[in-house]
Amino acid sequence: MALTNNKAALAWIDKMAALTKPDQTIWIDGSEAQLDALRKQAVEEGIIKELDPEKLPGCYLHRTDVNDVARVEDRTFICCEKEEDAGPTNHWMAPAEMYKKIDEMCDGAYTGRTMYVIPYSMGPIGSPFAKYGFELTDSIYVVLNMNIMTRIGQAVCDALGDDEGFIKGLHCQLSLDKDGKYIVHFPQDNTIVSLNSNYGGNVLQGKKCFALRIASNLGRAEGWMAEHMLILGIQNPKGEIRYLSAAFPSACGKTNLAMLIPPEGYQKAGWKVWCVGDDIAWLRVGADGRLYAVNPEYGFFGVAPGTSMKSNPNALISTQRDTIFTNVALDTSTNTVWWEGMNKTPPAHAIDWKGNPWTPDMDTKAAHPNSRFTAPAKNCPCLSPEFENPQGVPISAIVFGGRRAKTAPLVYQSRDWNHGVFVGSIMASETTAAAAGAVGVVRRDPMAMLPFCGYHMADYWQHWLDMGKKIAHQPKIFNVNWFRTDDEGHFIWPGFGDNMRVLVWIMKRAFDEIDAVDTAIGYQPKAEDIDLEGLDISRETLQSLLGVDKDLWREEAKGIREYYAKFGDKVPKELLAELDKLENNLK
Ligand code: GTP
Ligand code: SPV
Ligand code: MN
Repeated sequence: MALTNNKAALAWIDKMAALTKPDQTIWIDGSEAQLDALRKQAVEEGIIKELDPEKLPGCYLHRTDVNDVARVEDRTFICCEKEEDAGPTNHWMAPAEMYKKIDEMCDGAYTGRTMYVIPYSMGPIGSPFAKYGFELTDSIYVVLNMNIMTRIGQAVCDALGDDEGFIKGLHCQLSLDKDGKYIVHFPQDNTIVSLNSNYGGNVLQGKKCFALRIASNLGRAEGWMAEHMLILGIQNPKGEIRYLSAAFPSACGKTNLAMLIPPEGYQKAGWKVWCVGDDIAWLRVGADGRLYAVNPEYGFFGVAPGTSMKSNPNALISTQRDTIFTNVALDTSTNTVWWEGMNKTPPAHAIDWKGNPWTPDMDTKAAHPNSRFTAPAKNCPCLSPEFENPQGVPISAIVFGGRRAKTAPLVYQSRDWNHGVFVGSIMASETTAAAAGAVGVVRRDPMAMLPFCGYHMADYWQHWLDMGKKIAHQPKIFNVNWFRTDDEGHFIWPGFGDNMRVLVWIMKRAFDEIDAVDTAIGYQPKAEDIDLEGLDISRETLQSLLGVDKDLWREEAKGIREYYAKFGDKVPKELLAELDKLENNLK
């Protein structure tokens, strides 16, 4: 039975049912009874495998099709009316043409199948930040994941009422054809369509499709921001909590930083980090002129490999109950899961992510490099008490960062908001397994939004500049790089919990509590101002991590100019002025 009387929603769902022709329609009400029945059915159908109920209660393993393991950026489309509004960084197709294609592909797509209707909310239901949507899907895996990643069910329909401003989403698994994947966005219609995939980032539409690509359009129109950012609170020994948000590209450390455990000395002194979000932030200017952030998600869709009790205990603990693991290895002797980097003792016998027998002597990976866990945020031991705050948390610092073996120093601060927007716009990072395609290639990834900005990138930069004018108390803007390597390719900075040392400097700067060195690229710490106590790193090494190689940066500036040229005369003049300034400083 329908969970809403919303006429526009019912009309659209009827239309989609007429197209896809399901055998039956089931509305997801969010009740445990219904979800439990679906879990049972999914186990019976072999879609998920129940893991050891004592060691991993409520946990399941799922393996995707081997050709369906990451986001597919070259199959992702922004179908706004005019091609020029999608910009040079997005794939575009005329809406009429794309709708025609979708109509053809989806005709009878649910024949012999069930259409699940998932009402979901991004943001705490009823919050001024919240936006509602419906995802139609023929995948129980999607239903179960959406239940973890978003707030779903009757309460969403009640909050939506008759409002027509909901986001419409259609997902059809079809044959999972590797070349037939379409991840399509129609910003003018608030509509998302995902075809031929069943992988997280392509089909859990609340995440990248809605909360970034569609929401970036909504934010532009309504005067707020949708960003690929973690949100965390740093509690100092006085008990004050100060918040920052940070944008790093996919698989570049957001989940890890968001759940950071400070080094022992810091813990003893009373420092603590609270996680508000690990992937997406929606930001609005508050009545007091500060910038407030809400995490629109309800769970974590985190990278499994590398997650250990050493690197990120809070994430690992979050996955110990009510979690869905995707494409990790199955430890057959214990009916639990394993992935590379979980510990040093791989299971003697496992089933790898492809479903084949695996032993540690093999030279293949047991878990896919982009294998993931879907874990409820509530499981996280350091989840911020502000997680459900409908007003969000006030942001004092914004941090950009990427994966750069050279060039980018450990940390620097922008001189002001516009310079900070420039710093975000020139971000570059080595590609990772989070998206299909080559790994380790440096590419520009402005604000970590290259795959997620739902309109012209240069207009998006302009929106950042415009937002700056609306924020009376602007957060300070920084850039970090945990990934500088030595000549042997090893990371020099220890990273993870020790990133706290850099965050503490950032927060002191955000509150004007410490001096800095003015360099060609911005403000940097005096080497003595990054605490190294308890670390096996010399001041000289730190000095080199902070170093700005002018030759490399002159090359960088050249690359930035070439990159900006792609956007023609749309590049805001403020950013061109910042580039001139940088080139001048490097002379
Ligand atoms: P998405 O979920 O794809 O958006 O990724 P993310 O940005 O949340 O990245 P995540 O925290 O999952 O980290 C991805 C990879 O980076 C893992 O393999 C981590 O081990 C590694 N990593 C995270 N933080 C650090 C760090 O401080 N130093 C180093 N060297 N590696 C790190
Ligand atoms: C990312 O790739 O940035 C992710 C995972 O957070 S996905 O949901 O696939 O987008
Ligand atoms: Mn992400």
